[in-house]
Amino acid sequence: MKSLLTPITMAHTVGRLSSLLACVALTSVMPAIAAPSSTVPAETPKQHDARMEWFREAKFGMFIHWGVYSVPAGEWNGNTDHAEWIMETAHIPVSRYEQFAKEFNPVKFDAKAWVKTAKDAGMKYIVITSKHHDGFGLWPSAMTDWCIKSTPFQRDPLRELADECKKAGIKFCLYHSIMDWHSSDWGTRRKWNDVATGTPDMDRYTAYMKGQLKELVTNYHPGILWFDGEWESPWTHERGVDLYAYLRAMDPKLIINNRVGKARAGMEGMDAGKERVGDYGTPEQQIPPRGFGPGVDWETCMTLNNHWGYNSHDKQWKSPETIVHNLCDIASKGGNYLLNVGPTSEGLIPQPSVERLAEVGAWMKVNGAAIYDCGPTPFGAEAGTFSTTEKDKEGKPKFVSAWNWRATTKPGKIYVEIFNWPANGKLELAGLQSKVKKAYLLAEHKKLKVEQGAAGVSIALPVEAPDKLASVVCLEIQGKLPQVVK
Ligand code: H79
Repeated sequence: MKSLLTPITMAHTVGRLSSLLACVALTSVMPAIAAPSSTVPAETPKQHDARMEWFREAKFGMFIHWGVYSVPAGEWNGNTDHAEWIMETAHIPVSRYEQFAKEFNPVKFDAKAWVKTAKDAGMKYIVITSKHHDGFGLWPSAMTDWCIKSTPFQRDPLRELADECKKAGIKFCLYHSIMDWHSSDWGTRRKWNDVATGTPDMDRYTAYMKGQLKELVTNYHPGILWFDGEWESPWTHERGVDLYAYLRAMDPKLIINNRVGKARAGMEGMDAGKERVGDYGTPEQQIPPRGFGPGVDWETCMTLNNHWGYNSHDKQWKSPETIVHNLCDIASKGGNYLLNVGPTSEGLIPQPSVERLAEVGAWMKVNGAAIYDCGPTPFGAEAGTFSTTEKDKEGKPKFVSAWNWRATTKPGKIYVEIFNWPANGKLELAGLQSKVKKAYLLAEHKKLKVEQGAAGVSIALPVEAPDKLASVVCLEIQGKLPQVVK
């Protein structure tokens, strides 16, 4: 085990020149959280970049939280604010919770339709819950009956989804909870677990989880294993390192998030301290104020309403505009956006989700070049500023977001995603010294008039924004990408 603990830092891994430059300018404002580092097996920076390549290009993925908790649909004893945590939040005895499996018969489930919804939204990967904290497996596992085998639904949703993803060119990935409220062996047993027997045994639990993960990796070939539920004390750094090594040895191409280990700093999701393991950071329900520089991969996961699992009462849907702005914001900081849907127990993605994703997809069709495979902004101040007087709840300078525009980059190109159409009819990029060869709106491909001076670049815009969600101006520039220090 000891040899597995030698960390191989990847801080020197330079993905893109633009990110290197961005990092230089941002050092002073970077939060005190660092890169998740790859630990084992040994990998050169080049090999690491090759393994992460599809993830860095993809930018936008679909999270799917689906399990037997979709049967109560968020409601228990009159309380309507539950979801995938319902066993815990409503203290439902496990023997009662198990009955939900008998009612889980999603006959309307159509893997092809789900994959189409993701693909039409412009999403490049799907991460679905093989097992959430309730321990229920969405595939027929040979290691337990607490899985799809115990439902009337005698099909394998993971098989069907993996197959449809392959046909559609979408990466199929799995979320797998480390914490398990159903197992007798998970180290912190709940009082309401009335089916557990004996004394919890984490070695036995880990062997069980590894066995299930072996089934998943060998049968469904996920691109990512997205762990969660790592924070309780029975899970340790050593177990995390061992699990990471076990899985990467099984499939050298696997990408594994940082929640396999113990270094995650709360919901900010990036790693703090030395005990890092995993390939990327996982901010949850939030977008970091700035990116983290080269070699630090991350992905913000977020709900479309206020719950992950299906909640029939939750009507607080994000607007297509908010989703597009979040996607641009995240891409401009070098991250990915993993946006969640919570299908019903009938097997349907809620219609409000489908409608919003379709609108985002229409935007992506026109403007996707400004998102896919893009590097972070060369500017850096457009996302907002850190207040010099106000502090956040942790005592750090408060970040005040600005939502006028964002920028992303590709070799020879700067994309500016405009949220608030300038009243003076000009896109003004102060400090940009690169020679602009031409500028055009992705929506129109008509050349825009560019003025360049010592102060920067000014581009004449049409009176009306061509896209109500966000209009993208592409600047083709001469030479290397600049770093505009503000
Ligand atoms: O699967 C979805 C949720 O069910 C799950 N993660 C997403 C992707 C989730 N689990 N917990 N939470 C969401 C909120 C829990 C937060 C806390 Fe903690 C756990 C607070 C204290 C322990 C995480 C770990 C934040 C601080 C330490």
